[in-house]
Amino acid sequence: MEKLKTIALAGNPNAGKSTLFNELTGARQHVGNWPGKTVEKKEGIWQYKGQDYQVVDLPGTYSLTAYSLEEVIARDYIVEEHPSVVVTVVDSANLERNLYLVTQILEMGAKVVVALNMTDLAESRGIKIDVEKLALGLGAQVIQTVASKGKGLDSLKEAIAATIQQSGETSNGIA
Ligand SMILES: Nc1nc2c(ncn2[C@@H]2O[C@H](COP(=O)(O)OP(=O)(O)OP(=O)(O)O)[C@@H](O)[C@H]2O)c(=O)[nH]1
Ligand SMILES: [Mg+2]
Repeated sequence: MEKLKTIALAGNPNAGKSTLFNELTGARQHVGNWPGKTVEKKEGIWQYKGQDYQVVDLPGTYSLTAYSLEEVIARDYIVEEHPSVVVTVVDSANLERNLYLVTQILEMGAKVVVALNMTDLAESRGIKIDVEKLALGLGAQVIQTVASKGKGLDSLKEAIAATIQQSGETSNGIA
């Protein structure tokens, strides 16, 4: 059987990764530990347009400089498992701090879709984000979401599936 395409959720602590993970996988999830570590690992299956994808909820980290156990786990996963796409979940109310991790993941060569989450909080604080400019600057799709209310998730799902499809075409061309 063909191995399922994998989606990793990465982001700062409290950005909304697990909320998004639950939205995508629903009841089709499994909680264990990362091999040999006491850090929780959540995996699940996302079904979209007749396709099954494996989703992994990475530990929340501010960077991937590999000092803490969480950073090592997240970094090793991206480097060694080559997920088809890394969805970086960003707290829009703390954009600058959150973008540090996004740029690190982009520098690792991963395919990235940015979920600009907590847009409700950002709005209530009067923070305005130029999404198109951000997407151009990062070279990645940026989708505004409110994960806790299911807002923006249809667009996010479409962006994730499209990015996986594109990367599949690219790797087929080379391999
Ligand atoms: N206002 C608001 N709250 C949100 C949003 N998304 C998630 N939350 C809430 O934010 C809190 C943290 O969400 P989690 O999904 O647990 O965050 P996480 O990234 O998994 O956190 P760690 O696993 O600790 O790194 C929860 O109380 C969520 O209900 C959002 O878009 N807006
Ligand atoms: Mg979580």
